[in-house]
Amino acid sequence: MAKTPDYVKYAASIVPTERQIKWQETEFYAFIHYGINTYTNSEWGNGNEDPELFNPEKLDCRQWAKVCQLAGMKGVILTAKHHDGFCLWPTAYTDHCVRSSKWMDGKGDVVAECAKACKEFGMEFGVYLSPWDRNAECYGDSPAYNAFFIRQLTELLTKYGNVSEVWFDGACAEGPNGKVQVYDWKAIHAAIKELQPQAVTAIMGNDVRWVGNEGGLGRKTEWSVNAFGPVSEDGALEQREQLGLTEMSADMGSREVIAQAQQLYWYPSEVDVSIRPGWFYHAEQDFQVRSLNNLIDIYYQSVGRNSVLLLNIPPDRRGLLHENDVERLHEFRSALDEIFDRNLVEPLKKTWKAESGDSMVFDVNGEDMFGTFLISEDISKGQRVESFTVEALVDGEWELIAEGTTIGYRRLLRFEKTQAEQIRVTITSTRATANISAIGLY
Ligand code: FUL
Repeated sequence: MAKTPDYVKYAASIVPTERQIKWQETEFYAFIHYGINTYTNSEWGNGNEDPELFNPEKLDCRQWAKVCQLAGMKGVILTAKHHDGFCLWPTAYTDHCVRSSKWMDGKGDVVAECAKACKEFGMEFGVYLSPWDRNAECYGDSPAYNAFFIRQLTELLTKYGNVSEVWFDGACAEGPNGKVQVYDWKAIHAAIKELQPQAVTAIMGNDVRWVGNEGGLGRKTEWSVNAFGPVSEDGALEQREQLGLTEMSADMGSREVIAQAQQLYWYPSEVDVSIRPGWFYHAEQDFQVRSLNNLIDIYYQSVGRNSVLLLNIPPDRRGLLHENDVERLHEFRSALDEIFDRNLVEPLKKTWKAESGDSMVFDVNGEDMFGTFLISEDISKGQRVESFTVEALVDGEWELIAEGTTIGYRRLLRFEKTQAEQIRVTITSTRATANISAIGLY
C-alpha cells in the first residue's frame, strides 16, 4: 500500500475547537433581517433614513422565538445593525437607533427583547453587526471607525447575556472622506475573545466560513479542514492569494489543494439563505415564500452536506413573522420529522473505526421502503473520509445505491426509494482511521 503523504496526515490531525463542535451540533438556526429597511421596503439602506420610520405596532420577539423553536431551529441571529447603520438597540454611540424612533416613545430595545425571548424558549442568541456603516460619519477614517465599531460590539456583548455567534458580513466601501475603510480584524476579534469567549465568529470571523452563495447550496465535497483560512489569522490571506482561493472556490480541501498549502484550518461552512427572495420583508414577496420541496432540498444540500443551515425569516412591518412564512416552517418541520421518524438500521453502539476498504453490514427488514442514507464522523477527532459507498442486498445480489465523497459532521444521500434485506457501507478512502459515529437509513 502506498505511504500516506505527510500533508494528508497533517490534514487528518486538524480538529475543531469546543465552540466549533457546539456550533456544528446546532445544525439549523434562524437569521432575522429586520430594521429600517423593513419600513422603507429596501434591501440596502443609504444611511440617511429617518429613524422615526421604525414604528412596529405589534413587535413580538416571543413570536419569532417560538416559531423558530417549533421549526426545530436551535437559535436566532438578529441584524442588530445592517449596512444603513440603524441600530436596533439604544446605543450610546449614535442617535441613529431605536431611541430616535416612535416605537415605544424611543424607550424600546429590540436586541434586549429578542435576547430575552430566545432565553425563554431555550434558543441560542447571536448578533449580526454590519461592519459597513453608511450612516457613521467616521466610516472610512479607519482608526476612528474601528474604535466606534468595537464600542458598539462591546455594548452588544456585555448587555444582553450570552451571545452564541457574531456575524460579520464582508461588505466594505468608502466612507464620506472618500477613503476605503480598513478594518482592524485582530482588535475586533480580540474584543470578542475577551467578552464572549464561547461565541463563534462567522464570515469575517475565525470559526465559521461562508459557503460561497446565498442560494442554499452546499458542496457535495465539503471539507471542514481546508486551505482557506480566516481573515484574522497571520498568513491566511496570503495563502488564499497564492492558491487562488475565494469563498466561492469549488475545492479548498482536496489532496491537490492541501498539498500546496503551508497551513490548514478547521473552517467549516455555514449555508445562509432566505425563505423569500429578499433578506428583508417586502409585502410584494408574500407569495414568494420558498416551497416545501425547495426547503427540503436546501436541508439536504446544507445540513446533509456537512454544513449548518442559517435560514432567514424576515419579520414584517407589524414586527411579526408573516403567516405564510410561519405556515411553511410548520410544514417543513413536519416533513423533516416524517422523513427521519424511524431509523431502519440498528444505531451504532460505538464508533466504527474504519480504514480504507473496510465495510460494515447492517440488517434491514426487507419490507420497509427507504430513500435516505445518513452517515456521520466524530468530528472531535477530525474529518478524514474521502469517499464511501452504500450497497443494498436485493435478492442475494449487492447493488450500489449511493456513493459520496466527504462526510464530516453529517452527510445525507437521497436515492430512489428501495427495499433490501441488508445494506453494506464501505469506506473506500480515508486519510487516517475514520471515526464513524452514526449510520441511519430512512
Ligand atoms: C449580504 C448583505 O449585503 C445582505 O444584505 C445580507 O445581510 C446578507 C446576509 O449578507 O452580504
